[in-house]
Amino acid sequence: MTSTRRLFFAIALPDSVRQAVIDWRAARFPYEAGRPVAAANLHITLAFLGEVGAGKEQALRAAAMRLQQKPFTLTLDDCGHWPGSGVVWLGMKRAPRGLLQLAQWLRAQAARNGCYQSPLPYHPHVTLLRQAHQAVALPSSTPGWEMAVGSFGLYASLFDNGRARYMLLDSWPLA
Ligand code: 3AM
Repeated sequence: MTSTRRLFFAIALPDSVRQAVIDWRAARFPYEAGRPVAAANLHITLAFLGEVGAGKEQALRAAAMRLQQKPFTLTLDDCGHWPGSGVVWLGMKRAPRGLLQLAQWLRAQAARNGCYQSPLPYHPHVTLLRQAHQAVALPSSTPGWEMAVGSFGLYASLFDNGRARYMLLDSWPLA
């Protein structure tokens, strides 16, 4: 039997931004708005890979290693709600070109390796709340956290005691 893992490429939030975001979330969203994503799970997905076997994982790691992309900065200055998927998110009014190129490249590699990629446009975001299917009063603005992105990682999505946990498997610097 061949085993698979549920994988995705993502950018982690720096500790200082992570802490500021969870404090802001606690102050701005009432308990009933939705289920807060665990602080350790906050991330920006670059490419979702789905259930991947060892051979394909190796090919995707090799692709990640070949990537040539300069570091960039991004500003989390937008917030929104997708009631259909029940997600309240933090995002960017203008995503930097470096981020879009990085995601596009990884998504193209994923597709080449047979990982289904959604035809919907890529909308980079940090999921803040899940199961937010009712109307949510969104803050009119965010503090606009700026963060430098100097690496990206490959994560496995695990289920422990009914909770999602994301395990960093490997990371690669941007240079
Ligand atoms: O926190 P977000 O939503 O950005 O939504 C899932 C999460 O990202 C996304 O992959 C990340 C780790 O689970 N994800 C899960 N299933 C997915 C799918 N079928 C998916 N993204 C696209 N298609």
